[in-house]
Amino acid sequence: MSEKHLIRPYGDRKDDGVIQLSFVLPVPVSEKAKEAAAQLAKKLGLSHVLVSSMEKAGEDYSFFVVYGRTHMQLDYAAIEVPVVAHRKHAFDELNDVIERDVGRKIVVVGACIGTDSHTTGIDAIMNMKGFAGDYGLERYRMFRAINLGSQVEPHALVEKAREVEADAVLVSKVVTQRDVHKEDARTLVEAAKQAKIFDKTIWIFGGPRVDHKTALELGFDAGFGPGTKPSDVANYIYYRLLERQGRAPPPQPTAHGTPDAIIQGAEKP
Ligand code: B12
Repeated sequence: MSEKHLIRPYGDRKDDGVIQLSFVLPVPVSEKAKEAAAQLAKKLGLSHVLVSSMEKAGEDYSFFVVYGRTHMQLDYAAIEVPVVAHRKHAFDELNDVIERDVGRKIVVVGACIGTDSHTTGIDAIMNMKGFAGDYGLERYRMFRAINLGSQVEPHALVEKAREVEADAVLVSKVVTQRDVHKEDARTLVEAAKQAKIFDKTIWIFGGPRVDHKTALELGFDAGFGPGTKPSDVANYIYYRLLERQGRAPPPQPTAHGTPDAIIQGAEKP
């Protein structure tokens, strides 16, 4: 058994247990509202509570920032999260290895599903321009990237994936009140199974509320959350495709050099 690694939050001095909370209460700004915020924090188990900020948040609503101390601690060594850390090729290198190992363009179809019209996330991954200085999939000569945009019904996305024989389907979901993202994801997986393309396609789920663990639970191959770069996704698809074909990842150098980084925290080993 591995040694325990106990951790606690800290604000000022290490291990002081101080955390910051922010929340809204449905009452107008007042001294009474401030006391309500303090009592709520105490009921959450915090001590040394300080309501540091109270602001009007619309008619009859108040927004609070509260500090307090928790006595909780965690054994960091006991936490297990599914991740992959496989090698990551730079842009030119990845095109080269796809050409060498796959021998054709990788076909990818993406969309925001359900009622969601937040296309920025899927565009960041797929569009030519990309995100944070990292080119999107459209820019890779060895990817054919088809971005269907916003509010695509899960069945329509599956139909397009079937029509173009997609290697991977990229699903984006931002608005997730009442776990709608999970419902839509399940509908998509069901539709893909009915269309008999589930097993032969790589299913990737992304969005600000999405993590790899949730995506796996919903039947996807991988989940990507905030901060994902297109190159993370491009590399993931390449490695997963080889794995699906029963081929070991060949990380040999090509004319453009060796794999230069490791994708952290987003995918399955
Ligand atoms: C811009 C925006 C809009 C724009 C969207 C324009 C567009 N074309 O996208 C407009 C004005 C249309 C809009 C509308 C609404 N919005 Co809005 N919007 C935002 C805002 C300000 C920014 C979102 C954004 O663009 N982020 C930037 C991108 C790059 O980040 P990202 O999505 O996280 O993407 C990254 C990763 O998550 C990942 N990723 C994302 N998708 C995918 C997919 C794959 C396959 C992969 C691999 C990775 C991946 O990679 C990306 C790059 O790293 C957020 C608040 C915020 N600051 O986040 C609210 C926000 C998302 N909106 C919200 C809401 C409530 C709405 C509305 C319902 C408001 C209303 N009452 O009408 C409507 C819903 C419209 C609809 N039908 O979907 C809420 C959602 C709350 C929730 N529970 O989820 C937020 C969080 C605001 C808030 N705090 O209340 N919105």
